[in-house]
Amino acid sequence: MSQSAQPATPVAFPPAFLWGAATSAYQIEGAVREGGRTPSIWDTFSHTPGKTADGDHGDIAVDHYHRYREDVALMAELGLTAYRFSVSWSRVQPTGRGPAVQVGLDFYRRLVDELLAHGIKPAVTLYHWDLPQELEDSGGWPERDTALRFAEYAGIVGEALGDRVEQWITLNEPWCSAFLGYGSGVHAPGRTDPVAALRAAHHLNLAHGLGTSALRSVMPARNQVAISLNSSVVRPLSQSPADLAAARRIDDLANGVFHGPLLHGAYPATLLAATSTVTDWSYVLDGDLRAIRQPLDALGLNYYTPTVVSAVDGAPDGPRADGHGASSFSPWPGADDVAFHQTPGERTEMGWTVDPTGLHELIMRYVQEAPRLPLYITENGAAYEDKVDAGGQVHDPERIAYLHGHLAAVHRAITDGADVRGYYLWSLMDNFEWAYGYAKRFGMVHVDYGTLERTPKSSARWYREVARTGTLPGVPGVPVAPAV
Ligand code: IFM
Repeated sequence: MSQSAQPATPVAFPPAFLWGAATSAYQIEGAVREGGRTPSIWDTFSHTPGKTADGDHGDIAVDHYHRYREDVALMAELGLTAYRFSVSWSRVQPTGRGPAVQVGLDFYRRLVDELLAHGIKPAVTLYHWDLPQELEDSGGWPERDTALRFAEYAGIVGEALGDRVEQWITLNEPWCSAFLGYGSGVHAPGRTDPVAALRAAHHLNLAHGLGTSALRSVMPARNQVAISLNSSVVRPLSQSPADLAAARRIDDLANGVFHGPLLHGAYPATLLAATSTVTDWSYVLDGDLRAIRQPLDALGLNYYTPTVVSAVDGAPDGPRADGHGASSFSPWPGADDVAFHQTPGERTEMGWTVDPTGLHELIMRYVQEAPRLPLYITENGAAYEDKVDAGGQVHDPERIAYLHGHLAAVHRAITDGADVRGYYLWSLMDNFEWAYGYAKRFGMVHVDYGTLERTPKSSARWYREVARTGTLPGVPGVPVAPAV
């Protein structure tokens, strides 16, 4: 077990630390044809034969649209103090343009009111991968207009919910939208064009910047605007110059492409050089970098596992082991000569290595790169093969160990000076895991996909205790360390 996996003594988190869980619209809502909602790219993709495991789709998902009251009551029972969810763009602005649909906005208003009534702080993500299909038909994220449409949509939602929601996240994991959606094609819309992937990344950055300004123009100044990045912890296989250069390249494509413009006002020169045979970046227009670099109120980090890379001569043989699904197309433009390696050690059902040291490393990187910016862990969690036992219980000790190790890593980062203000476990309940369909269970609440019955797993009871006490247990019998 790694150094941070098992604190010797119980450790206390700051009193105001938020104990949350996260979900996203397409993964849980269902009700895809209700209230005027139109298809998003994920409706189209998941209904295209061969794109998801067993042809699974989100038509019903876990029916949260109809069961949100029951779900909020469950969150309260589990002692959550915060809940991060996303808004379905196609539900509130079905064509991705023009006036909003009131029924759609009303759903989110009711959800927020229910959360507030239970003392749970809502955090709204505006975009978690479900672009209205009409916008994809007009070119999608590779086209600049999609960023302008996003700003309009952000203003609509900000105006409707800004009086009652203080925490806002513009985009979730834009890396996945750009590089899995338009590069390797394992995510919707399933395109496999490296130039489109890089164009998409830039327009997602622009959407964040314009969306942030739109939100601020309609919301009270007290509200916080952030973005959730799945920044990678990229480790070289060896210290050889070639492996270090490979790690640099992947770091630029995974991280620099977003934090460059968001935090530093420019794309890294090393990224521009390494992708120069793929694209000339001429779609970065005058003023874009200024529009993107909006002062952030906070940053959301989503972390699951580190990435280990090395250099190879030419394209590596066999499938990539980068953990982002099987495709013969790479999500890494201009980096065909980089090999991805499985790291040794325990793995989750996704095949991802359990390594909490990566989370500590990632947080500390942000402390360096964006000093004084409050941080939230907006996703962290693990999929395991959870089963209901004869007594109707779901025991998931591996998930408890995973959470324990990663929360210890967060605590260690706070002790080392990081301003981490909250943790959102991914996920509240089992749900549609994109191309993996319902086969991978990330929830702390089990969902029976036949009856849609919710059963809290033992990890949910464990997490409730952590949230109630604000303390992560250590070795029994050792006194609690003082709050950091
Ligand atoms: O389920 C996803 C989520 O939608 C985005 N971050 C990673 C999770 C697990 O793969």
